[in-house]
Amino acid sequence: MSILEIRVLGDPVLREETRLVDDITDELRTLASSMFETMYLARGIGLAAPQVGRGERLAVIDVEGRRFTLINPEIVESGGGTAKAEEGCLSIPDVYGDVVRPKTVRVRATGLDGQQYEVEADGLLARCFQHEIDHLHGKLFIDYLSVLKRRSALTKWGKEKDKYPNFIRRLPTDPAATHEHPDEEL
Ligand code: K2U
Ligand code: ZN
Repeated sequence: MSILEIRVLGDPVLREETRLVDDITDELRTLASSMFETMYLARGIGLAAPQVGRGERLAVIDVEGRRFTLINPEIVESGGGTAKAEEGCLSIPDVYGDVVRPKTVRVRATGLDGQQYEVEADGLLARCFQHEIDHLHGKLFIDYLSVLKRRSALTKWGKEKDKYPNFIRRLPTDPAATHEHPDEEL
């Protein structure tokens, strides 16, 4: 397992369609666990393969302890009306906006065990499923903003993006950088 580099807005990988996963290899399992590790360090509740520069249709989610590895996920049903909530994205740091989405979704996906499963969700989990599955089809939350709101989001991003040369966001892994107190010199 390792901490992966996160790709940020401007990297074409975030706008590409992903490829269906045909077989679940040890490398894919390692990728999934590295995505979980990277997501936790980034304080996210979801992470999709394009966000770490990979083209597989794979995402990971952990919402309030409910963990999902989503291989070839699809939304098979959505409804319950719509809800508006503020969203952010690990690939567009420090940019936020209100997104209207269906309140409930039913998702069909395959797990790392190769078994297909279905899960129904509402609330934040439903929103996270939709946000991550959008990533697998090159869609980002800013695409849902009004023209004016998207313009202001992109203006804000214009001031942030220089922090990420080559569209790469490296997460601080050095203990000192995470403001933890490394063991004092003995
Ligand atoms: O895919 C990602 O970039 C991770 C997203 C997932 C997400 C965004 C909005 C709403 C639900 C999920 C987030 O950046 S993870 C950060 C976060 C943490 C707690 C609640 C909402 C968002
Ligand atoms: Zn995102």
